Amino acid sequence: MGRFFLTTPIYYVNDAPHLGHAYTTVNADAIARWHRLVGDDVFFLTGTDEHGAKVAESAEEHGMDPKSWADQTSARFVEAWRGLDISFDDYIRTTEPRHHAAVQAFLGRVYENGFIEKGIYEGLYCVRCEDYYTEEQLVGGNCPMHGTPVTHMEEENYFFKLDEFEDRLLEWYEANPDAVQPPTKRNEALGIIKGGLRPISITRTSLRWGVPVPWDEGHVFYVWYDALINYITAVGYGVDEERCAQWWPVVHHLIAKDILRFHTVWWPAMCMAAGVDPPANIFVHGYLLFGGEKLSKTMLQRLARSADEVNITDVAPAVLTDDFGVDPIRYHLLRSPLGPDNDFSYDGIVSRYNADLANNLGNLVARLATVVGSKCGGVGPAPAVDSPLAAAAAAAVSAATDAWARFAPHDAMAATWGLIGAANALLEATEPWKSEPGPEVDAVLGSALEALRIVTLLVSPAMPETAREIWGRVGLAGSPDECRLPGDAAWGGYPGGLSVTRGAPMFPRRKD
Ligand code: ME8
Repeated sequence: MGRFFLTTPIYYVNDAPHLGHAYTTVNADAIARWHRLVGDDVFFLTGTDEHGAKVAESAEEHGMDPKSWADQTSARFVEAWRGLDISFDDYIRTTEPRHHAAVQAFLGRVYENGFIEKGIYEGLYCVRCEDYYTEEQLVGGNCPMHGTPVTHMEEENYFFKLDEFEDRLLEWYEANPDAVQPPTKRNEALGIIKGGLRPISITRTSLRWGVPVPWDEGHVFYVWYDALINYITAVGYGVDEERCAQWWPVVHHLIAKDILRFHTVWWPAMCMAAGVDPPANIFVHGYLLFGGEKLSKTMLQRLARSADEVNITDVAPAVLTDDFGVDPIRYHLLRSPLGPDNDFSYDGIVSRYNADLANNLGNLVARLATVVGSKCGGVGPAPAVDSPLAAAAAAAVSAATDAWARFAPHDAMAATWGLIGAANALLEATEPWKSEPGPEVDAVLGSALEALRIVTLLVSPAMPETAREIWGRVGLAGSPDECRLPGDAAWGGYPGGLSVTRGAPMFPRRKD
């Protein structure tokens, strides 16, 4: 199979990880796990963005130097990702020497190629966005994203001649219609380019917390110019050209729409300016938002660290995983379409948990173990070759494969739940618990066990721990992670003769 390089944004360490970060990271993790399952050589990268005014100010507010603050907060992200079972292959921190070296090499090339010039920057800056605005873009005199005051800045800076890349960017978009997805986001990026690009100030003298500019002491690079380069630092840019060529430019950047412009306009242009191919794919998803629902005080206390006004950014992932378990929260984050904005609510988690996990998957696992216990002495029979579930399983595998390739985990889950539904329906239609033990009961139970084995494989990128648990309960050796699809998902893989155990209920129904 091929190589698959996937990245998340590198998150700012001005504050703790929250549910919005978890949304992107869990989706990326499941996609990476799927690619491992189909045998791809996967490189899954995440990390933290540690320079810039926002982080420096945060450190100061906490009475710490920026590096100690970054160390402490970056460690909280690692802890959050370990807690969510995130299987990253590399964790990049922009304060690492390898990243400083790559930034200096990359932007050194852009400088040598004549795309950087000196000038005076005068403008309005929002520290929370780490971005500039024009008077017209402000809303009521404030930042249009945060509604907070902007700062007037004037300093001698180096500028990247982004304006020289309008035509090349448009040609690149034309030649690579799938580079930015979904199409609405591609159109948004094209609109920005067609609206006209201006040179961008890419260095600072007013700030010390950044990567030093190699050709002019006293300047550090602007945080976005340093951050975007992380993706290519991690594959050895400027250090290991062979490795870099193996992984670049066939990379998939998963981001939310807040940072579309940086990834779909600036970053491809920066690559062009450095003589590097732009990234092959940028997939832009929407926001996870609290819906219009009124949150009760108890829900609020459960969800938020501060109870004043609740945003997704107030919710620590661990608050939810402590309450529901890791896999149910992973499942919930994967179950809404990756693309549009999605409403998020406590009630929404409870009802999906009860419907999909307790009543469907959990019920299938429990009732199969019970009936195999009572009718087959706890020994799982082999599946029937001609079971109606065989076609349902093949359809689920094919639909899930297609969905993962489209970055549509929710469709992959829907396909998988289709198979769970078919297996439960077969049990309800044949009622093996009412029949005498014998070949007919064996055929039904063996086929349902085989469907469950395939469900377990399909569910493993989303709920790895649950998948390992079910695998063991139906008596299979090893773990689903060791299997390779599509071969191992072909009908007939459950050998029969294995001991099926009935453990504790996997997803006890929630009453809240
Ligand atoms: O922008 N819904 O870092 P950041 C969905 N350091 N996703 C959300 C979200 C929400 N409500 N809130 C955050 C930065 N995210 C830069 C990135 S990359 C070279 C530098 C996710 O900590 C989403 O992926 O502000 C979004 O793009 C990212 O967190 C922003 O994280």
